[in-house]
Amino acid sequence: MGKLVFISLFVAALSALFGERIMNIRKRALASRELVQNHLPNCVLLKNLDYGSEDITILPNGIALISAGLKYPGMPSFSDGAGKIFSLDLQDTRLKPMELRMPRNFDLNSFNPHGISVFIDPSDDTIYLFVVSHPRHEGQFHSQMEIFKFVEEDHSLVYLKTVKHELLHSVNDIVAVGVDSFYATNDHYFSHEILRLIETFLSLPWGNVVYYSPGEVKVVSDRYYFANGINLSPDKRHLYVVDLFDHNVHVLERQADNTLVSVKSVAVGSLCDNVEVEPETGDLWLGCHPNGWKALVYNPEDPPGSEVIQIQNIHSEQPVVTQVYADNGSVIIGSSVAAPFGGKLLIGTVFHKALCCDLK
Ligand SMILES: [Ca+2]
Ligand SMILES: [Ca+2]
Repeated sequence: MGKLVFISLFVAALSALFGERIMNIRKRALASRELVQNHLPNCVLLKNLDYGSEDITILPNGIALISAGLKYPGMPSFSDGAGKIFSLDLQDTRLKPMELRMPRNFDLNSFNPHGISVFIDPSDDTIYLFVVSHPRHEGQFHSQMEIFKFVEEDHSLVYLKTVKHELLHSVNDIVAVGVDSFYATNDHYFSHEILRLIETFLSLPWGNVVYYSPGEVKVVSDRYYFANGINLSPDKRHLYVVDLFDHNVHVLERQADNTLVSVKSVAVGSLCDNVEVEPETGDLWLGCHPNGWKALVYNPEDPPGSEVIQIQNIHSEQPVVTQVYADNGSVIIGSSVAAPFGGKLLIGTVFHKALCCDLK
């Protein structure tokens, strides 16, 4: 075979593979999906939250804790500064997020907060805040968990410790199950930014869930295309894991040794990100990316939209999946979390603003 023929065949094969991969990613990203507006009443954009509010969790007394200012590879970021944690009292009609005072003995400059989770110690009601953070160094995307104590009357965080482990290499979200133990999702296998891109391009199901405690760290669930939000059922017996690229919420049962047994998955028809669980009803609330392609190739003239999905009766034979809110990006761009409290719904985003609406 002549060299020219060989090279031509090689280039043709490569182009075919590239085309097939692009088609595959566009399909997974729901690239051709058009969104119909589905708005809620009395929505207000929150003050002080202009550069992302990727994850939100609400305490039983209506104080929302908000992770803000994430810089994530492949996503826009409009903030030059470090990330921050805000609190917002949902029982106060002014709805004004306040930046929490950070501890002095903590490296604020490299703080890049992503998923968060709260653990309230039943023995003394101490509130522990677990934060996934990504200090960035030379193309590597590092992950570490920062554990704080939240002092509500003081609007401050007390730094307790940093957790790093080789199995916690590309962490997206976390759910605390004790004062220093948690489950966390790895959305990618690789932590180098170029390799992460290739991993996404090839749609490799190399994401997983890791259990961490000071005495034991292990992978407890795997084969996720993009393991994202993670949370617990109110009775703490089940774990919910959102696979963004697979458009599913996976239900897993916790075992005595902290391993997980798969129960089922529920299709959501969108690229869902973080999951919050309503304590009274057990309903799941998901912040989703209705068209992931628009999020990947960000164009301010045609921005990605936002979508909130609620799942009721997830453990029954017929879970009810409802779209509660949808916006084409004209109000809010790139929703990543939705959290209800007292008839209101908070919606946070990866790099844009945050919204508070009435549910009825
Ligand atoms: Ca979370
Ligand atoms: Ca997330």
